[in-house]
Amino acid sequence: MNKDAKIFITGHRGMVGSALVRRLETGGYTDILTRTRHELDLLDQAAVRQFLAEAKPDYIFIASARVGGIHANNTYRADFIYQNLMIETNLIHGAHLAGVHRLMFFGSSCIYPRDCPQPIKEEYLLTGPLERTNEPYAVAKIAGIKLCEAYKQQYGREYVSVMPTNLYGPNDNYDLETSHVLPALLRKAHEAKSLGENALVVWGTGKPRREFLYVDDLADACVFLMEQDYTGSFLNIGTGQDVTIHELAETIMEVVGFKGEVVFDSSKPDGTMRKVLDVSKLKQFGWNPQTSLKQGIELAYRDVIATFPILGLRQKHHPVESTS
Ligand code: GFB
Repeated sequence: MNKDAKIFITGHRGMVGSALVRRLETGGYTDILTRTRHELDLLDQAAVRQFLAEAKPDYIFIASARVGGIHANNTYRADFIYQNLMIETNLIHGAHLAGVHRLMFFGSSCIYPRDCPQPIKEEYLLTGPLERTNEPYAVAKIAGIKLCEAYKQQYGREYVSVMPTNLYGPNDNYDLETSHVLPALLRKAHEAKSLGENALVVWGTGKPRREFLYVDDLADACVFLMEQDYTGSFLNIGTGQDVTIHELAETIMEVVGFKGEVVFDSSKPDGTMRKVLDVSKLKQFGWNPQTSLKQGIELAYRDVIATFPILGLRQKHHPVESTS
C-alpha cells in the first residue's frame, strides 16, 4: 500500500472513521478522501455510484453504518437493517463498478450465533440463531460480509471484512438512549459525581460479559492488515479478554473517581450473556492491542471532559455514525 494511495474513508466523523483518519495521517498517508453526510448521502445509490466513478479511490474503508447499543438496536430495528443494507450495497457494488479493487468492510461481533462456544472463532458464522435484540443489524452486517466474499469469488476483487469487538474511544456516542454500555456508564458516572449523587444505574443484571477494544487499536490493526495486503475473507479484531458489566462499571467508577454504589435496573435486557472473540488468527499475523481497558477508559474520560463541559453532558447529543 503506497503512502500516496487515494484512500476513501466513509463515516469519517464517527468513532471508527475518525480513528482511521488519525492513524493514516500519523502513518504518512497523504491522499485521504472523506465526504460528510451532507456532501454524499450513502443511502442514495445513484449519488454513490457517480461519486466513486469520478473519485476512483485505490482503497475504501467502509466505516459508515447505523450503529448503537442494545436499546437502539432493539428499538430502531427497521432503520438498522435498511440503512446498513443500503450503505454497504451501494458502496460495495459501486466500488466494483468503478474498478476499485481493494476495500475493507466492518462487521461486528454480534454477527455470530448468540449461543456459540466462547471465545468465538471466525468459522462459527452462520452456525446458529442470532441474539434477538440486534438481529436486524447482524443480518445486515452478515450480508455485507457475504457481499465482499461474493465479489471476491466472482470478480476477483480484494474485498475483505473485519469483525471488531465492542469499541469505545474518541467521538463515541454518549446519548444514553442509543449508546453502548461503556460510554453510557462513563457519562453516568461522570454526571453522578459532578451532581453529588450516590448511585450509578446499570442496565440488566451486570452479569453479561463483554470484550472492549480501544478504537485507536482497531484502526491500527486495520491499517496493519491493509499494509500486509491481507486477502482472507474476514478476521476477528479484539483483545480476546472480557469482563462482566459489573466489573466494567467498577473500573469506570475508579477512573472517574465516583464513590457511590451500583444499582441494577432489571427492566432492561442483558442481551447476549457472553461475547468474546478468538483473536488467534490476528495474532498469527503479528498484531496485538496496545491499550489496556483501564488505560483506554482513562483516555476516553479525558475525551469526555474535553468534549463536554462539566454538567453540560445531559443536554448534549452526539452523532450516531460509526461502526461497532
Ligand atoms: O453495549 P451494549 O448496549 O450492547 O450493552 P451489546 C452491553 C451490556 O451492557 C448489556 C448492559 O447487557 C446492557 O444491558 N448495560 C448496562 C448497558 N448499563 C447500560 C447502559 O447504561 N447502556 C447500555 N447501552 N448498556 C450491541 C449490539 O450489543 O453491541 C450491537 O446491540 C453491536 O449490534 C454492539 O454489536 C457492539 O454488547 O449487548
